[in-house]
Amino acid sequence: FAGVNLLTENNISSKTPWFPRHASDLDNCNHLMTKYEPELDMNHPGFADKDYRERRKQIAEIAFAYKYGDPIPSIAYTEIENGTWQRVFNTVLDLMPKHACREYKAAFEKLQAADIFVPHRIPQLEDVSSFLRKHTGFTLRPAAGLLTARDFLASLAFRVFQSTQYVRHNNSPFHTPEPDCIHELLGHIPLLADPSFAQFSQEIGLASLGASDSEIEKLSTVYWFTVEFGLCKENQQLKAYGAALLSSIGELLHALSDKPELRPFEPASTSVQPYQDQEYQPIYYVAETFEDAKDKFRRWVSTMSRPFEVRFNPHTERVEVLDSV
Ligand code: TIH
Ligand code: FE2
Repeated sequence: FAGVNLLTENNISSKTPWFPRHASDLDNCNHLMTKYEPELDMNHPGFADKDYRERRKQIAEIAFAYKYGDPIPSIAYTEIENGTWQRVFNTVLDLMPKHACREYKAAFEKLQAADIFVPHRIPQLEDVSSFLRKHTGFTLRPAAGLLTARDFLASLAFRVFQSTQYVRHNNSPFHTPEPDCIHELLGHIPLLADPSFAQFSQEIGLASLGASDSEIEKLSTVYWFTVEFGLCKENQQLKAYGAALLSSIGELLHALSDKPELRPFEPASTSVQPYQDQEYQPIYYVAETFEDAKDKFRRWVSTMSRPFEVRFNPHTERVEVLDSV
C-alpha cells in the first residue's frame, strides 16, 4: 500500500507518502518494477530459455514469502549457476587489485578470510547477512527482482539491503542490465561492510522516507551515479567503487577507458542527470573520497523540502520522526 497516507499523526502531514517506521514494515516494501524480466523482455538472454524462467520463478517465491525476522532460506545452486559465479569471481580477482578502491579490497579480503567468498560456490545470503551485521549492522532481505526506487531506498534507512537471490543467465556472465545475486555479492556486499560507505548508504535511505516522487527520482539518480556507478580518486588515480562496475568487467573496463565523460560528483547536478540502464553509461561521476561525497550529499539533502527530520534508532530498529527546526 505504498502511496496511501496511513500516517496523519503529529507532524506528518496527510500529503506525506506512507513510509516504513520499523524494520518489520519493510515486509510491505517489496513492489517490483517490471523491467528486464526474462518473461517480458525479448532481449533478455533468458527469454527463450524455459528452464531458466522456471528457476527464476522458484527463487522469487522465497522473496515473496519472506517476513521480517525469518532466516534467509538457502538455495541449492546448480553447477551451471556456480560456474557463472566462478567465471565472474575470477575476473574480479584479476582486475580488483588495480581498479577497485581500497575500502572494497579490504572488505573483499575479509569475506575471503571468512570463507564466504570462494571461487567454486555462490555465497548464501544468510551467511553474508551475519557477516555484514558484525561489521556495520547492515542485514539482507531477499528481493524477487528490481524493486521500485521508493521501496529499495526506504530499506537502506534501516540498514537493510534488499538483495536478489537468482543468478544471471550463463550466456551473459560479464554484463546484465538487471541486478542478480552476483551483482549484489561482488558489487555491493564488500562496501556495505565498510563503516563510512554504510553510513552514506543509510543517509540516502533516510532522506528518501516520505519524500515526494520527484525527490525520490533525484535520490535514486544520486544512488545510481554513486553506489552503482561511482568512481573515486586514490593518489591521483581513478578507482571504481560502484557496484555495477565491480560486478561487470565489461562496464568496469569501459568506465576506466577514455570513452566515457567524467565529471566531479556534485549532488545538485548529478541528481538531475538523465541516465539509461540498458547499456554502458556515457557519463560517470568522480568522488574525491566517501567522506567528501557524504558531506556534499548532506549539504544538498538539507535543501530538500521535507517538513520533518528522521532519525534511526538502532536499538528498536525504528525511525523516529522529529519536528524540523
Ligand atoms: N550491470 C550490472 C552487472 O552486470 O553486474 C547489473 C546492474 C546493476 C544495477 C544496474 S545494472
Ligand atoms: Fe545494485
